[in-house]
Amino acid sequence: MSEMNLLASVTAFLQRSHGHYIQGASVLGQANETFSIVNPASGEVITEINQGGEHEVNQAMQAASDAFHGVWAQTSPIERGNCLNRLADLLQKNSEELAQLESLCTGKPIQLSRMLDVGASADYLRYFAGWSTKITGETINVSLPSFKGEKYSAFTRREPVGVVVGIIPWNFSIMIAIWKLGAALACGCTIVLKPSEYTPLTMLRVAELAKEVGIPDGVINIVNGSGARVGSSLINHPQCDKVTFTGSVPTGMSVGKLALEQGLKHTTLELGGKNAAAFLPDVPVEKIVDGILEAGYVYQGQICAAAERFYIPSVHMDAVLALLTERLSAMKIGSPLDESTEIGPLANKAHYEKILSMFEKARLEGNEIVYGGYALERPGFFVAPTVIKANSAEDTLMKEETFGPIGAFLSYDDEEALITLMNATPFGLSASLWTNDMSKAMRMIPCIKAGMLWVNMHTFLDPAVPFGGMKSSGIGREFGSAFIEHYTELKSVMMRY
Ligand code: TXE
Repeated sequence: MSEMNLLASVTAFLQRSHGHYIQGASVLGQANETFSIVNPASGEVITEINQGGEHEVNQAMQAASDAFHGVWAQTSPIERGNCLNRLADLLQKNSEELAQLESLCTGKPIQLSRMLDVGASADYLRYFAGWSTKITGETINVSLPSFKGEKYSAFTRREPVGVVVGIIPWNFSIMIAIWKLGAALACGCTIVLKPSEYTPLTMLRVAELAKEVGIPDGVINIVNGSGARVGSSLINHPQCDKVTFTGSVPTGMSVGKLALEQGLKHTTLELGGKNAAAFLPDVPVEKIVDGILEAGYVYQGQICAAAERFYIPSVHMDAVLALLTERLSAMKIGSPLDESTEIGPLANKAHYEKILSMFEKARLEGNEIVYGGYALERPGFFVAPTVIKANSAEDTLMKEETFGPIGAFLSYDDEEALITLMNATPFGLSASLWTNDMSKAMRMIPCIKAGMLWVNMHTFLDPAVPFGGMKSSGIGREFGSAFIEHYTELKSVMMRY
């Protein structure tokens, strides 16, 4: 197959001037400064976008605050849900346009853009829509003494937290933004999004669709620009009530610290990690290899929940690495806009350079590069999917997040020591355990320190299942019913009568 033609609507969108989305309108902003959006499959600039600054931050925060206290507060829960459902319909109607834009900016194979950034985003919106009418408090019996026949009653209310600032990474520029937007709007909050400077286009288009479906002006706003400039100004802003961030651990830590310093603002952090996948000896080699491909190599490994550390019984190690090499070398590497592509480029130049430096570290530390470990001779930011046999749990590739198509493999014999190996990290976003022995799996589940644990699967998320990290991988949970706690304040009311 070959690269598809871009839809006329995608070409037209790229030719427009881009900036921000504030109070229901696309605006260019005041700055004369622009930054370039690069197609990672070619290395070429596809468009320019205006850098945001104080002016746009103030305008967006004011718009979100006005809408929060005004039009959105007067919108009934069922209508809030209807808005999210209508937006889901329109995402699906514009699926191909959004998927092409996403693939152009992120390098994500088009099939994944269709399935996740559009299909799954619509599912998440419908899930949040259902919650909008089901956010309730409770009534409580009070035990205070009654001297003159007076009585007491108490109840709790879940009140929307206010204006939410959502800071978004580059890997799922629509889906992760929708997680935050859907949660905020269902709870009655309004939102200002700060997309990644690498992938700022797609949500500008989604915001226009939100206007079409009748989401009131000011409820969704977007300010584009750098993290240091726009991201921190939004967090610092007095009208910001909550910060929700997805991205790297170091940036997440500084975002969390700033939010606390700026008045104990509510903060949810979904950060990276060094996720483990452990296979018990009863799993046949072919199934182990299927599991490794699912856990570590989808979307070039650029998924925060993907596995990067693989623990293989030593009896299977050689056969696993041989079959994995065979399977990876047969995968089609190519343009994200070719439907047959299985492996696309890395998402941006900085990330590509980071991955090349990881190959170097592995070499310097004497790791065996079983397959890959090099950049591809073609334009864009392509590297070969890579298999590395580590020497010990102390090797850099077993400890530091790569966020790329690099699996680091360590063999083991002692099943008792496996849990210790899996937990030997400051991170705890996700992990997977692969075995047909469910009794063993049930005993191991409570011992593995990860916010998301899969058995015989990896990386799949579902709107009804809470997602987030333990240890240094985050604070709070996205979706499931857990999100309600993070987007509402719990108010207790006690009455004497
Ligand atoms: O992430 P950052 P980057 C990892 C991956 C990658 C590395 C760097 O390993 O190589 O992070 O990627 C905004 N105040 N992940 O630089 O810095 C920034 O503009 C406020 C893992 O893209 O975490 C962007 O919108 N905001 C990850 C967002 O934070 C700031 C997904 C994420 O940027 C800021 C992506 C600041 N001081 C990369 N500095 C995952 N776990 O899902 C930056 N930002």
